[in-house]
Amino acid sequence: MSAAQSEAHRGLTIEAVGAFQDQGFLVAGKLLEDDHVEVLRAEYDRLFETARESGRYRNLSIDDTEDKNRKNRARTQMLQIMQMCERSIEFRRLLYHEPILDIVESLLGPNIQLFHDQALYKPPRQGGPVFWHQDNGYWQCSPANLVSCWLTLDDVDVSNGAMHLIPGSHRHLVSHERSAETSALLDLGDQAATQKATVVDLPAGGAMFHHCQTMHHTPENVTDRPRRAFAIHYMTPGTKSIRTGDYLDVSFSRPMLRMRV
Ligand SMILES: O=C(O)CCC(=O)C(=O)O
Repeated sequence: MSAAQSEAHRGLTIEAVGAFQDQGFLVAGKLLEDDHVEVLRAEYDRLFETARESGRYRNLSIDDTEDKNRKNRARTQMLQIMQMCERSIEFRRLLYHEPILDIVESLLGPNIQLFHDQALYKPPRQGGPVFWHQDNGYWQCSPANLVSCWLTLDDVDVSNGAMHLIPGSHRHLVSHERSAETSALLDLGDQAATQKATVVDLPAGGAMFHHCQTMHHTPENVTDRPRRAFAIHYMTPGTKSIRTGDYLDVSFSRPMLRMRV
């Protein structure tokens, strides 16, 4: 690496990369300035309002296989908009945030492609949980080296839906069977596993990075505060879908975010 390149690269220390490889996640702390967070919050709220009118969002608290009547009686809301970057310039721009990409480059290498992004909103008082899972249990990508950046637009702690992760769990993918009790694809429901979890508090504008096989979950939001989060999932070009055997090609939905070749 030339002097200019190493100066331009402000990623993680070797120790921090080692900690990520060992634990399967890394807490980066505050990465977005308050005025940037304000802009993103306004855009986030606008997009959810529009999505409610058009129905272009999902409530993950409801199993897709449930019938329409049960859907209408959902008690909690774990709201998801996929691909905010296709609806908003501000969120598209966030994909190219240099300090975030510097960290991703430390973890994934210099060629970084978007897998997808998603907004994950737990409204005050009725924000539903996301049960224990490993992302690649759903995604089925190969190689299984994807990295996620989970960003918070509000102060987040255990009472409004903080991220819980099990250190070291990224080394093995477990079976993602549907749980009869919760309808979640994976619900460890296992107090021992929950006790081993690390709970990550973050300020608004904070970020946490995790490997695609790290077991994680978020609890309900029982506070009067919103919990607005945004996840960006990164892969290396040449990643394949195991289900179809096809490469996940570069496109408007899956742009290259950084290239150094
Ligand atoms: O935001 C949440 O509550 C869950 C996020 C999550 O599971 C993920 O980013 O993989």
